[in-house]
Order: sequence, then C-alpha cells, then structure tokens
Amino acid sequence: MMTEISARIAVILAICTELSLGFSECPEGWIYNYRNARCYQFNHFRKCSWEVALANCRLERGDLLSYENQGEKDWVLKNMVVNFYWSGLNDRYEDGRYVWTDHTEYNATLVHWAPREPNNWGGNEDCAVAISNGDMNDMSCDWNIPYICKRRPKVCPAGWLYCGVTGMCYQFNSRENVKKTWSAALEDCEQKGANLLSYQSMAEKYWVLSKMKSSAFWCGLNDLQTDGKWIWSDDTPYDAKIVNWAPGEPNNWGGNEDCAIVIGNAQMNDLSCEWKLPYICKGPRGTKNTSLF
Ligand SMILES: [Ca+2]
Ligand SMILES: [Ca+2]
Ligand SMILES: [Ca+2]
Ligand SMILES: [Ca+2]
Repeated sequence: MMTEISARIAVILAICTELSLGFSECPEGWIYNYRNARCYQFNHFRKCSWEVALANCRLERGDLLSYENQGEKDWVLKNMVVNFYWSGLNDRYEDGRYVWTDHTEYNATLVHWAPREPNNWGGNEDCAVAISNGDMNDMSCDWNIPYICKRRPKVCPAGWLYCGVTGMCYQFNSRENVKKTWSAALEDCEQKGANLLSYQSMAEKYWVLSKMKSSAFWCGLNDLQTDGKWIWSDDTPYDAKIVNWAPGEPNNWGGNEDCAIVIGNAQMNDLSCEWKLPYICKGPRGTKNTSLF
C-alpha cells in the first residue's frame, strides 16, 4: 500500500515539475528558466549604457546576464529578439582580463568571441555584448543598447517552503509548543499575511504531502457555517476529488466536528475545532492587510 502511494506521489511530483513550467517564480516581467531555476528580464527595446543597465538589474536584485553553461546559453539565445544585448562580461578592472559581474567563472568555450574580438577598439572597449548568433564582442560601455538581467527566483520568508506549482509559500507548524485550535491557527496564519492551507489542485496536494512527513495538520476546510457544507477558509472552490475523505468521514462525531485535518496518507477527517493540532499556513493569500511577502 505504501509503495503504491509513494509511486503515485512520484508520478504526480513528476507532473508537478512539468506544471511548474506554467507558473512563474519570477517577478513580473521576468521569465523563468526551469532548467537552471533562474529568472531573466529581456530588455529588447529599453536601451542604456552598460553601467545604467547593471544598476537597473541590481535594483531588481539581479545582475547582468552571465553564461554558466551551454544549456543556459542556448535558452538565452532562443529568447533574444534583437541582435545584441549587454551582458555582465567586462574587462574594466584589468584590460584583457574578462570577468562576469555576478562572479560566474569565465569559460572560454561559452564566451566564444566573434572573429578578431575582443579588439579593444580605440583602446576603449571594456564591456561585452552577447550576440544572438552566440558570439560576443567588446564595445565601449557608453553605447546605449538593450540588455538582459538575471536573478534568482523569489524566495519565501525564513521557515516557509516555496511550491513552484502554485507560486505560494507554506509554513508547516508542527512543534509541540505551537499547536493551536483551528480558529487560533487561522488567526496566526492571517497575522502572517497568509491563510490556512487549501488544495487547489492534485499537484498542490501531493506537493504538500511530500513535505509533511507523517502527522496531521489543520487545513482551512470547515463546515462551521452550515453543517455538511464544506468550504475552504481562503474561498478556494470545494472539489470532492481533491479532498478525498478517509473512509466513513466526515462523520461529524458527537455532532461537533466542523474542522478538517489533512493526514499523511492523502486523506482527510473532520474533528472538533477545539483540538490543539499542528497546522499549515499558505501565503500570500491573506485576509488581513499585513503581508510578509
Ligand atoms: Ca578592453
Ligand atoms: Ca570590439
Ligand atoms: Ca460538521
Ligand atoms: Ca470525523
């Protein structure tokens, strides 16, 4: 049985990875390259000097383009729509010694200069452009030309896990001293700019299960308003296929079970909301204006 579940999880996680293609972990206007987990901003039509380009990238917690491996370079070239862009490659500190601004190691195979380049024309070419045919050329840093920025994806606050499938952050609160009743758990998540866990897709559910390691956690599912009518606290639509109650559940035991837990075996159960249990917050979908994200 466990093997079957693990196999199913493995399959769905594989699908997750594929699905994550459609979800961006990057700031608006940046595109995600899932192969190396980096974000890129292609400024095809915004032209500026090399120094301004570098400053612009750094303002957005990034750097100018670098080539770390052939796969990355191929991907970048495919996304170019004009002939050349500023890269982070430069020899401003020591003529002829080229370095990347983001400290990527210089790899002569990847850099591949155009014929007779770098020629340091006029003794004044210290910044390199990446050409759409894969070559590079040194130019005067003062030219106003398009540029490409590169950065790491957005990360979650410390103690939260990022799910590429949903683009959201999750906090698993399972330590003995943080267990809470359902409403106290919801309030805690809201104060963090989040909400209790919801499942919007099977992919999300299996991602959560893969991080859960055993135990049971409060999620946002409840029938507090109308008994038997289950709703998610963050207004995610209820989907019976995704919820998957344990056999004989929800049984509203003692007429008093209105809050649901997620269990490590992918099933759910209704319990009295007064139990103090571990809980999972999911953000940034919050009902209060405070936000960590
Ligand atoms: Ca030079
Ligand atoms: Ca040149
Ligand atoms: Ca109930
Ligand atoms: Ca029950």
